[in-house]
Amino acid sequence: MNKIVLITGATSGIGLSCARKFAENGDKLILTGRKEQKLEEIRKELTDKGTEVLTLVFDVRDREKATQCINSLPDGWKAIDVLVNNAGLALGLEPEYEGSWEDWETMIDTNIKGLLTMTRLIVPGMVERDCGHIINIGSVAGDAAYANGNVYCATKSAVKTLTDGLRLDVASSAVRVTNLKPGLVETNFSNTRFHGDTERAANVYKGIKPLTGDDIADVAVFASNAPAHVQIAEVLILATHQGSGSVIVRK
Ligand code: NDP
Ligand code: 8X3
Repeated sequence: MNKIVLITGATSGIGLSCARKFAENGDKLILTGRKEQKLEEIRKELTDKGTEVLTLVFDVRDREKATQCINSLPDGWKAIDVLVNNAGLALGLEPEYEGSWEDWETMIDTNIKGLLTMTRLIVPGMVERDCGHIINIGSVAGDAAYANGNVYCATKSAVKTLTDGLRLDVASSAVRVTNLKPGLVETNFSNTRFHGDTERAANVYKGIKPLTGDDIADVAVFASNAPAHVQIAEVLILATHQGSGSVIVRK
C-alpha cells in the first residue's frame, strides 16, 4: 500500500492490468511505454479514480532516453519501491534455422537488454535505501523450449537466470526479487508475435480458457503485499488445461 510502482510496457495486456491492480491496491504509479496517447488515457482513467500517476514515454531499448527519464523523476517520485519489468514481446514462430535476424534482435534487445537497463537504473537506489522489489515477467517459455519458440524461449530463460542472479546479488539487503512465469495469457501478445495476423493470433486461444492479464497482475500485487520477510521468488501460472509450454489441451 502506498508504494511507488514503476511498470514498463503499461500500455497493454499484463502491464495495463498491473497498472489497474496496483492502483486498486492504493499505490502510486509510474507508467512507462512507447505510446504517449495511450499512456495519457490510462493516466486519466486512474487519476479520475484517485490514483497518483506519472507517465514516462520511452522505448526500453533506448538506454539514453530511459536514463534521462529515470534521472529526471521529480522529488517525491524518485524512491521507487517496486519495479515491474514487463515490457516484452515474441516475434515469429519458426524453426531456429529459418528465423528472422531482425525479429531475434528486437526480442533480445527488449526482453533481455531492456530489462537489464531498467534494473541497472533503478535497483541501486533500492539497495541504497535497503528497500525495494523487482518483479520480472518471465514465462513458462523460459523453463523449457517449445517447438519454434527458440529465441523467445531463450530470452525468457535469460530473464529467469538474470532474476536468480539479481536475487543473489541483493540478498544482503532487504530488496526482494520475483520471477512471474505466465503460460497462455490472452493479450496483444500473439498479434504482435504474428505481425498483425489477427486470425492466427485468435487461434492460439481457441478451445482453452486462457489466463487474463488480471490473473497475472493479482499475483504481482500479492507478491508486493507479502510481509517484508517473505520473498516470493518465482511463480509459474498456467491455465488449467495447460500442462507446460508445449502441452495445451483444447476442447
Ligand atoms: P502485450 O503485447 O499486450 O503487451 C506488451 C507490452 O510491452 C506493451 O505495452 C508494449 O508496448 C510493451 N513493449 C514492447 N516492446 C517495448 C519496448 N521496446 N519498449 C517499451 N515497451 C515495449 O503482451 P503481454 O501483456 O502479454 O506481454 C507482457 C509481458 O508478458 C511480455 O514480457 C511477455 O513476454 C510476457 N508474457 C506474456 C505471455 C502471454 O501469453 N501473453 C505469457 C508469458 C509471458 P507497445 O504497445 O508500444 O508495443
Ligand atoms: C508467453 C507464453 O507459451 O506463448 O511467454 O511462450 S508462450
